[in-house]
Amino acid sequence: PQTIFLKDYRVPAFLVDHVDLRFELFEDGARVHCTLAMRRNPDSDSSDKSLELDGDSLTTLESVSLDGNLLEGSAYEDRDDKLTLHEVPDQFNLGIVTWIEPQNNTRLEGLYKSSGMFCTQCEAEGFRCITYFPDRPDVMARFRTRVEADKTRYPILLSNGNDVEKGDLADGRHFVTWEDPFPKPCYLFALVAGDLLEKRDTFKTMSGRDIDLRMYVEPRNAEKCDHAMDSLKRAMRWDEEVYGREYDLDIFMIVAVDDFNMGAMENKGLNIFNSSCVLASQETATDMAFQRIESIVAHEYFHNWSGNRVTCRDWFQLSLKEGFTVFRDSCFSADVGSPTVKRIEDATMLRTAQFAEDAGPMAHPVRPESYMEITNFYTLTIYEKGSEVVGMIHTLLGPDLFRKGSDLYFERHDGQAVTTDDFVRAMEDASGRDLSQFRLWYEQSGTPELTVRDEFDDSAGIYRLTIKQSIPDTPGQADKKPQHIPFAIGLLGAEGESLPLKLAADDADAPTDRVLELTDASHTFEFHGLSERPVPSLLRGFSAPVRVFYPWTREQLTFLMSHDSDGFNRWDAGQRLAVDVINSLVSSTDGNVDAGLVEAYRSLLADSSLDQALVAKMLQLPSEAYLIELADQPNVPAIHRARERVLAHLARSLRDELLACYHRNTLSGHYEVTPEAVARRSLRNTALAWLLHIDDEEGRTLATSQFNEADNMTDRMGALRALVNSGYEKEQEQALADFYQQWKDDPQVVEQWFAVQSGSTRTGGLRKVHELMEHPAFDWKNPNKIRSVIGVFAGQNLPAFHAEDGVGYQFLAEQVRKLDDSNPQIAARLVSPLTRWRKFAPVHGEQMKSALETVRDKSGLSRDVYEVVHKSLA
Ligand code: HT7
Ligand code: ZN
Repeated sequence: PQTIFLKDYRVPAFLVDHVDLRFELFEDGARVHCTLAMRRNPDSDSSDKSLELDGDSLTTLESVSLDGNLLEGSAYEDRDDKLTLHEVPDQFNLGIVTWIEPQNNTRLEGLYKSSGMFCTQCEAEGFRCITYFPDRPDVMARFRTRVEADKTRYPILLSNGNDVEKGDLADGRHFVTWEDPFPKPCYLFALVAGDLLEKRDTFKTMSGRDIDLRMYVEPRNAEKCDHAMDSLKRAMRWDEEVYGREYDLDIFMIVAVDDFNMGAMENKGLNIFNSSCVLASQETATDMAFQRIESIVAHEYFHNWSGNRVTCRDWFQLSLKEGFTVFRDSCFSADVGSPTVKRIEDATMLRTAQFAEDAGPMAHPVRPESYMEITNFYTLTIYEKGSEVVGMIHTLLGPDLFRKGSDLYFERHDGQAVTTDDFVRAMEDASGRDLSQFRLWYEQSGTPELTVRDEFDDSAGIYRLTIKQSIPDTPGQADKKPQHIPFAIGLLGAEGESLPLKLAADDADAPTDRVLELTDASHTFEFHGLSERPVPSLLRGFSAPVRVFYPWTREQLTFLMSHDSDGFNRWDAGQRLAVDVINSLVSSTDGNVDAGLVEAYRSLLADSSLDQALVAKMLQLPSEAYLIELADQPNVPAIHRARERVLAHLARSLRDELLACYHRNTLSGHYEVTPEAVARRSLRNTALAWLLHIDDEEGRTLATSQFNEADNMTDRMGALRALVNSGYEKEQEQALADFYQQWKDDPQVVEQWFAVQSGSTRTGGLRKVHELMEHPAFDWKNPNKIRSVIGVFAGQNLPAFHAEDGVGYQFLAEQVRKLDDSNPQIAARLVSPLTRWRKFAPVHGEQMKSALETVRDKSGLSRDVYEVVHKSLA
């Protein structure tokens, strides 16, 4: 496959002013009539008379016409992925008719069928699977779309914009025409046709316009729409209040589809969602799912400005819209929930998974330089690190100047396709700050490492902090330059009090929180006026996506855990302490669990004056994935055993406190997803899970009764997960059977049922995974089912996946080979755990490598999987 480089970017030779589409939808295919009003781009220096359009998997090109005249075959060349017209005038109307087969489209790109409905996914390059088109984001056009289909099977016909005409046709067919007044790239095009139930609501914008809000779902999901609709309204209001952004069309639609490669898609005015990311009821969705839905609904909605009104010039700029929009949705979630908890969740994801990506063979900058298949670049680096980069600009500028910068960005670039550099320039112009060194965050890959050392000068009362930064080499990048890093800190006195941070002896009004700006490879900061050596609180609020190395003692960590005024760092101190304790047991099977950790958790459990949402997070031990990420040549089974030992020891030592916590957090009254209620359910379910780690009769009774009596999925799933991960086989089998019996007709719940088994280190071995794949509810064509069984096994059931004999690796390789034929995008994502083979000890690494080679050697490998496998083996 060909590699595409950022340096080769050229403006398009031709522009499209208007697109007229007519879709005739049938059971055996669809005919697409496309008329493009085109003209030569005055900004292009190309004098080439020919025109090239992109195409992919188009079954038949039925006709091509220029200004209404049918063209002879000799006037154009129709190759697999390109249509070339040999000579075109400077301005013309191009007519193209294609025949495509959505019913056979298993890649889920372009137009396809899901549960009997037609739907589309055009980002990044799916529109070319519908018709020939200049499929690139800097070609922006106004679209008019007429959809025709059988009226009984497909009473609902949707596309972008406003519906302008509808009517009946012969043979029981009907049509609706949609017009989108905003120019958009074709990746934002969408079409839906199906027998769907419509839920309506309205929203009054800040300027007083009434927006018609509509959700379309299969009738069986009628009761699962309220949460998404409420989330949407909250997001619309928030974007007005925080960014001054108002919605622009008269209608905003959301559609739920069962077969979808990712979470959701921000098509203009017609967002399409994976059902699992939008449908929720108290009985079927956990608190985590409720929160995820709220943030994804907000994310897609926020794209209306950050992505749609101002879009990307090319796909190297993907983080322009994704990083910024993740930043926006994170702030939204923090505002409507608990800011500290949200920060902990974001940092956990980043430190566990994005840092791993940044240290692996697919590492790339937030603005990549090259790619083979752009779909492989919808990564944690583009999304999450991209969001952190925007967040650091926010920290450096402060909220007011950041808002000035975003206002300028939207105003300056409305209706344009731009670059990350344009975004940074708007921030610079609005604030007067020079962000030239900061731009390296977009250009250099790899996670910066900060080594911190300190000394205390007793006689002068000066505390010196020296911070050195370095960035490891990554594929194609060595000898990196120092980056501009906002490093938030505080200092704690012996009683846990926050000390003033005096950078000079006469600094009278010194604050107790500061953001130090690191720009050189090494900096030393002096803090004056201190009577004793303080305890440093470093990288408060995770102010930059970096690793920090400082020789904390366990005493310091325990101290920070209970005294740091920064909630994030309290949690972080607990994590570091637990990591240290677990790691000390990895290599020794007879060591004792540190009594200090037990006491730290005991006081956490006892102190009901603490923010319980934070306590709920602090009680969660670092995940196996995080411990693996931190280790050099990790021994996965040993890490698993050490973590389990710590968990069992804590549960045994704190049994009474856990039971008290369980009972104290039993909620009465109706179910609500407030931060307080979520925290209480989380605490209660953590206590239950810990109790079931030891043979505890009372815990077993509590789990079975909670499972049977729960009125919500969080508690039911909490009990089921605790049972599945316990030694109580009879109870777990009964609970799994009852659960399936009750929910077998609900695909989103069945996905959770699959995941809890596949992810269980007790029951979810490879044999179980094979069994689940034979289950009638498993479906090879449905990405959610694949993710919940195979993806969860390889990503979460780490001791089983890394089994000594290497069968877990070979199993994954076989599934990837098989899936590559039907859905390459999902196959390329699924192969990812194998790509880190170099990290593991040779006995595992070689087996992982050989599994990758099995994938590499498959004939007819897709470009998607080819890129990932070849880069990993290089
Ligand atoms: N912008 C959307 C990306 C997306 C996507 C990309 C590749 C293949 C399928 C896809 N479905 C959605 C989602 C978002 O970030 O908002
Ligand atoms: Zn997005």
